Amino acid sequence: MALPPSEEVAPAALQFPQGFLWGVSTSAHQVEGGTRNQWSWWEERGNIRSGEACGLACDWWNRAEQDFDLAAQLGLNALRLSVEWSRIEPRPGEWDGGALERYRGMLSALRQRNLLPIVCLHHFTHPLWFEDAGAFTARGAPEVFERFVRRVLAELGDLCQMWVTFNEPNVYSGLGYVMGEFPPGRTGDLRGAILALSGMGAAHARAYRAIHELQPEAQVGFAHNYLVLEPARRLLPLDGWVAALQRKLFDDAFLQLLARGRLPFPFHLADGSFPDPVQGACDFVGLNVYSRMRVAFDLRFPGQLFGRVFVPHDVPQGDHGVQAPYGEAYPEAIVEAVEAAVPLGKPIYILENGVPDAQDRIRPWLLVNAIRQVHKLIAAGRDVRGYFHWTLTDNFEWTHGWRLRFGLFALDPETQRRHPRPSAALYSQIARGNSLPAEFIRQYSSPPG
Ligand code: IFM
Repeated sequence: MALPPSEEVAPAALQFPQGFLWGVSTSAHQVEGGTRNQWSWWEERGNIRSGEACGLACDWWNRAEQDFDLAAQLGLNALRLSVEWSRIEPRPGEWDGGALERYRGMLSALRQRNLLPIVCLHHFTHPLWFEDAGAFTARGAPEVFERFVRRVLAELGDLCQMWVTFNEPNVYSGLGYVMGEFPPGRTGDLRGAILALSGMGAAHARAYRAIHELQPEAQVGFAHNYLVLEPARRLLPLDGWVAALQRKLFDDAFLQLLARGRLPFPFHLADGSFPDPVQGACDFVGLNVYSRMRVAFDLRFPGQLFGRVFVPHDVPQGDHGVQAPYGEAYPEAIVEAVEAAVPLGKPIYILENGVPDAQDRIRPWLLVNAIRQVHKLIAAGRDVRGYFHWTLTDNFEWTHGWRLRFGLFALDPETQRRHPRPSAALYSQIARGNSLPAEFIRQYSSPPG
């Protein structure tokens, strides 16, 4: 796609279309505290690299409204959260009215503050009984998920019209079945990863139809993680080949499932079956975009399709994770991600973008330049309708525990005190003005050294 040339001398403020959504994204397990799901089980068995536990998290179960106040004070107009399946259906077919009531309270509180709620139905976590039955690799999982979704719609449907079925099926299946970093902790099980991915695709399609049956005006999508994977050595065909194969599985497979109704060759050979058509089953595409990584051909990594994935030392990066870098902070990734989603022909929302950065060293640069890319895409005719920063308040970052801090607000999990980082005011000014001020473009034209 030809994008308009970038302004070289005196950039003007970049105005966004009326009704553009400026939000933040969160997820239940990372913020609520006290959740009992397959992840808490995983944590209790010492699988968190930082050695920490989620604990109270941001204590949203008791005080989400205080954070909603912060989001409203920033001038945002949307907030994405998720509901925790294990709270709502603690045993198969048994529903917890108190949990549903609490979610009603949260959604009402968002609406009172003029924050459009977007509810995600599965953000990496589910009840242990579902995990024990094989989770999304099991036959019958889509029906079980649909039962849960129907209940949520029946109880919360009057308070929310925008639904995200799944958060990052590619990350869930890749980290859970290939990399061993998420439960169930398998390594190199490519077939398991593909089964989980296709099971989530089938569950998504069932949920899409069920939601529309119950709420015809609903907008239903999914949140897809898009990672820029580039060959480490451009002149080495093997690097190009493994990078392309990894892209096909990680970046393209789920999008293609939605666009064409099946996973791309050769991955479809290992997938489950799709009794319900998946093709076209979404009203919007959500994209979670963070990083760029390099891929080098390496025979020692058969489970990763013979590609060693790494981050060069000389690229802009946020904080280093436990035993591994998080990734290159790469605002241009948004352009590649959006272009990959365009063939679906649906509106696009950037549902996550951010960087782990406790000192707010690089976040202002990332925020400004990511939003600048979004504006370029809109100017070039791409139907991008919202930007959601990950995240409002530091929260529990999965296997990195409390080590990686993504919040616009710093959180001390012991005292539960919040403290705004400079990026909070920056994002607030952008959201309030529905525009990216020229001085921000000038000030953050290059990454901090
Ligand atoms: O914290 C995660 C989130 O749960 C899913 N997307 C990426 C975020 C940052 O790593």
